[in-house]
Amino acid sequence: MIKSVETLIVDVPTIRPHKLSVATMNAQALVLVRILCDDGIEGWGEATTIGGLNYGEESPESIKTNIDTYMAPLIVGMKAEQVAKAMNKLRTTIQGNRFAKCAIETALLDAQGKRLGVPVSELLGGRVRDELPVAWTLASGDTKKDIAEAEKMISLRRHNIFKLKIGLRSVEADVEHVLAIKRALGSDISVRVDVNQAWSELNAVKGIAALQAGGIDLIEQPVKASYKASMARLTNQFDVAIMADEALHGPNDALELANKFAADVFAVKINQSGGLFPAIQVATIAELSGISLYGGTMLEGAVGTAASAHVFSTFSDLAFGTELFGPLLLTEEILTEPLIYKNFSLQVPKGPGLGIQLDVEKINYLKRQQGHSDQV
Ligand code: MUC
Ligand code: MG
Repeated sequence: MIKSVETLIVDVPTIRPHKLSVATMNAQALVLVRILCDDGIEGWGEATTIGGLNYGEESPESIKTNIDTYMAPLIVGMKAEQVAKAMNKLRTTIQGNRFAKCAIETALLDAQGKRLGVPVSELLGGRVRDELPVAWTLASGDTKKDIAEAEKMISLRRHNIFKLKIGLRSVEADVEHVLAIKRALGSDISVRVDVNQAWSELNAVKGIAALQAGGIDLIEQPVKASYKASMARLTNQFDVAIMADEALHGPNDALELANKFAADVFAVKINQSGGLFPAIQVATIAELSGISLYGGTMLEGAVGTAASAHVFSTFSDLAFGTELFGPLLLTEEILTEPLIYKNFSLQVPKGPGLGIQLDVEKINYLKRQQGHSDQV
């Protein structure tokens, strides 16, 4: 039986300012969910947003409040091993709030995996890979610093795929910045861009043409999420892969984008999809439509990153790899044993449940006190 659902917000500074077109992050707020069951098993889940409400329509505070006030009372007392039944109750009773639902589904699956002695990946149908290629995002806002950061990552054998955040400056300035980095890193290194919806279609045509000519591999969410026709025209017009991210809020969006031929690649995110199973549905729609897959992140900490890794490990084709670097952007470790990054990859944890152990003392120390609501 589900005995309690507890939520806490943990604020962790980033290792450097992380500059996107929609926000500059100096810290990340991890919303952690701990579900205690009457058999003594506990499960952990996580939700994160980017820049409070700058990126999406849920904030860390809304996630916490909505779980505490509306979601927890619905599932406390239900059978903890009936994960699908508990999630069905939440999904049919509560509108929206995909991130909050994802955090709860993660915690229930973590507990169920521990109960059965199997990794979450096996509860999702089974893994086909034990490691996932991991891109790093260069987002210091400075070309020289970004090149130095990339070179360091390559020499550490941590990352050989780089995503650049653009869209704040003029198209010309952004193209110059990206191509300078591409030239410095050379043809063996994959360089991609994420515009986070900042361009008009006209700017996108101009920018993508120049980036494609300069050898950039992937263009993520160049225009507004709602501009599906525009995404379709760009996908049709250019050879370089166009990826949907903010346009993809779960299986219904996936179906619409696939039907409109509005992306070559889907950035699958567990929080944005509304949970681990909905993320798998997004991937299934992609596979059935000939759309390639990329494992995305909401810059989750270790819990959400491990959960995402279990999901992505089940994808038979992961043509564009993943960007599961969230914990590496943070200054504090919240696990007793950190996730393992080596050989340009993240190892998918093998233990029961999420396969991670939280450092509860550290989490209690970092936990946001009630009443404090600093913006990230
Ligand atoms: C996004 O838009 O993809 C993922 C990596 C990163 O640096 O920001 C996120 C969000
Ligand atoms: Mg993105």
